Formats: sequence, C-alpha cells, structure tokens
Amino acid sequence: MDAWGLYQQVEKMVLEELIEKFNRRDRGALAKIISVVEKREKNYMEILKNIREISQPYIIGVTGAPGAGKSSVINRLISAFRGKGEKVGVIAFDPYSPFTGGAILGDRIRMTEHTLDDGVYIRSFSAGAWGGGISPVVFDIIRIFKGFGFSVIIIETIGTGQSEIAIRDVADTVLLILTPESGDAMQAMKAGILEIPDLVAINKSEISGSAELFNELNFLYDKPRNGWKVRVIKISALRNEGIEELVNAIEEHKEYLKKSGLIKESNDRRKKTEFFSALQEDFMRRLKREEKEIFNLIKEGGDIYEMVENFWKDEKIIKRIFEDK
Ligand SMILES: Nc1nc2c(ncn2[C@@H]2O[C@H](COP(=O)(O)OP(=O)(O)OP(=O)(O)O)[C@@H](O)[C@H]2O)c(=O)[nH]1
Ligand SMILES: [Mg+2]
Repeated sequence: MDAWGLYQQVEKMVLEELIEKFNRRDRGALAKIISVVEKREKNYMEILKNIREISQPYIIGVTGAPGAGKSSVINRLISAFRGKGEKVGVIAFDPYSPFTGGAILGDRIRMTEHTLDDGVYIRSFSAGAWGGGISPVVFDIIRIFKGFGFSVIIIETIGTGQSEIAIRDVADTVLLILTPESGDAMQAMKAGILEIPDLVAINKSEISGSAELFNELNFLYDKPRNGWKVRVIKISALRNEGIEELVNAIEEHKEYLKKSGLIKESNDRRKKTEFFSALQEDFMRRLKREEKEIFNLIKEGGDIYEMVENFWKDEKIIKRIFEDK
C-alpha cells in the first residue's frame, strides 16, 4: 500500500471511531461532529450519512427581539422539560459575535446551570450560520441531535429580520417572546412577526405595562386560525413565574398538531425547506467552480445582467455546472 492509501485508511478509522463514540453518546464526539459539520470540514457529508436517527424530537422555535429574554426563558424551559424526563438539545444563534466569543458568553452564562447535565446540550452559533435564510447547518444539527437521541430541540433565533419568519419553516411550535418594554410589540407588528407564533409569552411581566400588553394581544389573537387560537401567557424568566403554564401551552399545541394531523404538514414543511437549502448549497458549490469563467466574462466588460443572461446561454458552462461531481 502506498502512503496515500495508508493515509486514507487511517482517516477512515478515525472517522469510524468518531461515529462509534457518538453512538455511545459520547459528548466529546457530539461536539466534534457538530464542529466538523458546521465548518464544512472534509468528510462532513460522510459523517452525516453515517448518523442513525434514533429519536423524532419535537422542535420548538423561540424568537423575539434582542434582549427580550429568549435565552433566559429557554433556560427555564430546559429545567421544565428535564423534569419531565425529556432530553433537550438547544441551538442558539448569536447576534453579535463572530466565531470568537463575545455575546456567546451571554448564552453560556444564562444557561450554565445545565452544562453538567448529560440530558442537555447547548450549542451557540454565530448569526452568520443562519445567514439570510436558513442555513443547511441548522438541519444538519437537527439530524445530529436526532442521532444522539434528544427528544426536544429548542432553537433560539437571532430575533431580527429574516430569522424570525424563517423559524416558521423549521419549528413545530413557534414561541414569540415580547416584553412590556417600550415599543417591542409595535416593532413586531410592523415587521409582520405577529403572524408567525403559535404562542406568545410576555416576559419580564413583573415590570409595569404587562397587563395592557396582555389585553392588546388577546384582542389581536381573538379568533382561532385552523382551529388554533394563539395563546398569550405572562411570564417572568427572572422570577421563574408562568413557566409551567407556558410548558402546558406548548404541550397543548403539540397535541393540537397531532390530533389535527397538522404535525405531518409541519414535518413536510421542514423537509421541503431542508431540501431547498441543501439544493442551494449544492448549486452554489457547482457555481463556484465557474469562478474563472466568470472572471473572464467580467474582463470582457458590459452590463452585469446581460453577462448573467449570456452566462446561462453558454452550453459548455451549463454542461459543466450540471456535471455529476
Ligand atoms: N426584569 C427582567 N429581566 C429579565 C427577564 N428575563 C430576562 N431578563 C434580562 O434581560 C436581559 C436579556 O436576557 P436574555 O435572556 O439574554 O435575552 P435574549 O433575548 O436571549 O437576548 P439576545 O440573545 O442577546 O437577543 C438579561 O439581562 C436578563 O437577565 C425577566 O423576566 N425580567
Ligand atoms: Mg440569547
């Protein structure tokens, strides 16, 4: 065997060992696999293909403006679900920091009480991983969590723009966190966010103004849609109040999805979004192979839109792009 052959064999062994450890619920292997997959390192696809999904977790999306208390509420939800014997995986997107730290620390501090619990795994990502839409990484982490046997997955969005709407395509239950603090609900209304949630929690309800907001929201969500009336619940993550009611409401929504058969629709919607994002990533990979060709076109000069049109008319390029590799 030549050196290259030997190298490949060793690499295969390392990979097999990693997956074997993962299957034994080794948290180090879980962290390693998430990181390889997140960074799209060599063999990430091989790893994903080798993961056996052993659970069918319920997926909860938590959204709301920065600082509304999403992480603090999730921290409370984790405790509540752990009390019911659920295994909880959390995917949190961080608005501020690139890969190096910064606000990630915030999440860590807010959810630290669970770091020693084997039934909980919390992973923060930079907002870049979410991007303009939903990154394929989100679906890959869900797949990895299914392989590790989590029964509940909670996703914290960055709480701005696209992410708040995109969570609808990923989660079974969407929880919007508002606060009585100035303008929060108004902003959400303007951004069209109020259409998104199945449940609304008014967090920080120990401060004044929560009763008014509660009434306004109940007025707004007066009528059921497809048989579900959006539930509004007053909570305080700080004082640990209203959490039981919130968890009961999540469970009621889950029951409603099951009874009405809409849970299948929720699954299909997630699959469709996953398919699209995987397709997009694959397509971008293929397009990137044409960078040189694109530079050549640019050197020739002209209007960008015309260039794009001509690009798609070039049969040689098209053939190359869709070549199977
Ligand atoms: N008064 C009060 N403060 C709270 C409550 N819940 C959270 N906070 C505080 O609000 C701040 C933001 O809380 P986070 O949980 O980090 O909010 P977040 O929505 O996750 O914030 P980002 O992830 O940065 O968008 C922190 O200082 C919390 O301590 C609450 O119920 N009452
Ligand atoms: Mg947070």
